Amino acid sequence: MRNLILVMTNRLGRMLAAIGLVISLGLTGLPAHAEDSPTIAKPITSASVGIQMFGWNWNALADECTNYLGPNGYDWILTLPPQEHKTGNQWWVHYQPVSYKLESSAGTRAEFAHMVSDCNAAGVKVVTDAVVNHMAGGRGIGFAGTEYENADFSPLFAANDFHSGLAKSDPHYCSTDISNWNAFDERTNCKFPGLPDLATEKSSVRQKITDFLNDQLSLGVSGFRIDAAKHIQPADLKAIKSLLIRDAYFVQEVAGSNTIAQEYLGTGDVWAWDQQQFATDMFSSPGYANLGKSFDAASREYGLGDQALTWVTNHDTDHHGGGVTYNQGKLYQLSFAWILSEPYGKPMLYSGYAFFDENAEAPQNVSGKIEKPYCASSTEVKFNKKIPTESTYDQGDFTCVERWKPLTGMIGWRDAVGDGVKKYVYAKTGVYGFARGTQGYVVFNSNARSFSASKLKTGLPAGTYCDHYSGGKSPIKLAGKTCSGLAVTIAKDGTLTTKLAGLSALAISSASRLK
Ligand code: LM2
Ligand code: CA
Repeated sequence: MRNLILVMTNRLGRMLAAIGLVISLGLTGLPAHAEDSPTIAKPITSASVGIQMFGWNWNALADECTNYLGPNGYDWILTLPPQEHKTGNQWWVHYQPVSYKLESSAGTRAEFAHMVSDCNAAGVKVVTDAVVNHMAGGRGIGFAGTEYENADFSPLFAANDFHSGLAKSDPHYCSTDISNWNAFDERTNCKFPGLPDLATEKSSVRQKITDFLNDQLSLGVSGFRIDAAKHIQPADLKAIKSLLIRDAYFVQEVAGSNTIAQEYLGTGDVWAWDQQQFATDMFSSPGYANLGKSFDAASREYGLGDQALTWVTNHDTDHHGGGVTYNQGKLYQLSFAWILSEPYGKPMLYSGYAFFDENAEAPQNVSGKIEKPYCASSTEVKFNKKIPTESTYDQGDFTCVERWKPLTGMIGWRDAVGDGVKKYVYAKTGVYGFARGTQGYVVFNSNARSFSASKLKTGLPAGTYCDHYSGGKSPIKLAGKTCSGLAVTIAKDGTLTTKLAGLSALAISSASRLK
């Protein structure tokens, strides 16, 4: 139902937006008002669930939005950087722009536009990765044929559009790589190692970046992940944002530090770095989920308010290490379920591909285009049957996390508990559970062995409830009479007594109560 409504409001919104665009362009030459945009009609909030779709080409992503992401309740996706990039078979070539043409190994401009429109129609907003701090290093020919050499990207940027090409007397001049990653001037003016750093204080540079983002907004994109935001001055981002044709969602990459991230709250959301550390501590190996008991107090200290994105892994930690990954099988699945259960933050999941070489791009064809993903398993994590904390993906298999039943179940649970306040926290030897208001209860067993829950206080009215984690998106069938997952009973005193398998979770809600 929720999806149907979303799709309908989306369609209506798109029609209104199209009319608005025609009218306003016709009269003033200016773009439509923000209110007319279908893509931002329902903003990204803590009620939204996002997922980074790393390594997906545009055509395949369009289909995934229609067939899985929309129907499974995902509200937004983060895509690969869409612009022309340096060529190569490493994934990180996408982080070295050569021009702002929307032509890349993920697809053509037309394919990109088609993907955005299909995703919007499925109720899934598109947030793209915006690499605007720097351009490609060295010299070469980009994916769409643009030649570049030593910070000359004409006609887009010339050498004096970079901090290394400014007069030596200019306060922003810097021609060396960053070595002190936290000092404001150095981290914003000097080079992300090897990459020419754009002079984002120049109005002409800001305008070109804005044109690039506006181009995507005009195709229906809802927002941007600002790559390397920590290396751009907040004032520059503010100026760029103010030039956009409509309000756009910004989530800024301020790696490693919640303190520096606070400098960026004026221009949008940021990733909660210390929260990811919690996910890593709780789910890297069996037996530590109970550490979650100090998460509430810790997250209050982050100073990010409701502008925090919560996460387990991204393309950097997935490839370079520093987080729970697909290699950890059932623990990986539990870690995503955990961020979906917490009231703190706007969760972003991660869906990528398996690799043996950490630099490896998703499988490409002979002309360097990313191939259609092969989903190793259509609905489930491919964990090692004997060692469930390991996985068995082959190199180049996609994990297709967006299709995993327990996670679509958890999205349903998150919707059902709404803003229910956390209470009745239970935390003991690898087990962590809590209620959300009187709307729901969740418990994680991160131990390899089963857990015998005895009289856990849930706050739920007595009755039989169906588990969202094992039951998936719509656990209740036959007018509330049957359950496609585990059914549990809440006693008259509101307590739960049940046996929970190792490395699993149980999530019940007022919406999953059997009649
Ligand atoms: C980011 N966030 O702030 C991205 O999340 C991260 O993936 C990007 O690094 C980084 N900022 C710059 O956009 C990736 C990758 C790096 C890679 C860069 C540039 O993690 O390893 O660096 O993209 O492609 C590569 C080489 C590195 C070399 C550099 C320049 O790995 O050894 O440094 O290119 O040639 C000399
Ligand atoms: Ca910079």
